[in-house]
Amino acid sequence: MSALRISALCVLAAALLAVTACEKHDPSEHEDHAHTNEPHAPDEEHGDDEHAGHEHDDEHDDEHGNDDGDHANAEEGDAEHADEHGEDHADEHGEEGTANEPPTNPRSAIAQVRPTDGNEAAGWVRFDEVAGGVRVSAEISGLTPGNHGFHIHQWGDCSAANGTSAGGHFNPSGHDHGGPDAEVRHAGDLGNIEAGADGLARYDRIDAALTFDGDASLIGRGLIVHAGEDDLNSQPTGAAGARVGCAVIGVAAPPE
Ligand SMILES: [Cu+2]
Ligand SMILES: [Zn+2]
Repeated sequence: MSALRISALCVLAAALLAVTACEKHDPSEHEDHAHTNEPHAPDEEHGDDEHAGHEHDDEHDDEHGNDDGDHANAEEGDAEHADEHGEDHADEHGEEGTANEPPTNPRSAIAQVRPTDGNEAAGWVRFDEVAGGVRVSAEISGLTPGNHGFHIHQWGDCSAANGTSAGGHFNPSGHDHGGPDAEVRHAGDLGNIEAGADGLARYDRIDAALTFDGDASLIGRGLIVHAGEDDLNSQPTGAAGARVGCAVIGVAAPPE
């Protein structure tokens, strides 16, 4: 074989390698993009969560158009999108799924109730924005049968053994204590939760005085279940007695 032929073969081989590398490069990039969009299709749970998040996040959608469309578009547009939004972008579509959704104004909250020292009250309380207010639903066990004062308190702090670290009733409007349906009441006045003979109490009503917006937002506040009944009248707390359960109200995923 002549030197010329060998070098010609080398050039050919190099060209083939370059083409192969090029061919490999392009589809793999497309694959990446397809993959980041995957949660919308095959994994229904993720898809639902993401869509629910976007539904609530009107601002984001208005500002940036359809996210899915952006990703289907050319690389340049995609890079622009990434530059603009930095980490948010990566988190939103990363492999971690929905663990780091972009921040949105919360519309749901959850409080996990734990017993205070010497008591057994335990369970959960959910808050979900609905038409007409905030739906409050709860299930608390370990109570004595009958009514128990049930309030949002000022601080999301259950560090004290007796729950007093949660402060007084959450009262952003400076009103007197009252029942949940009274015109004048603390925002935190949810009335009573009634336990049956088995010590289990359920609560489900729509509260028109609660909000997720601004200074009056219930997010981060405390939730207290009392030993006794709230008389819906006595100032400033309804004379509901000791605190048997305490919770911190945190941001929750939207309802399923
Ligand atoms: Cu209370
Ligand atoms: Zn009150």
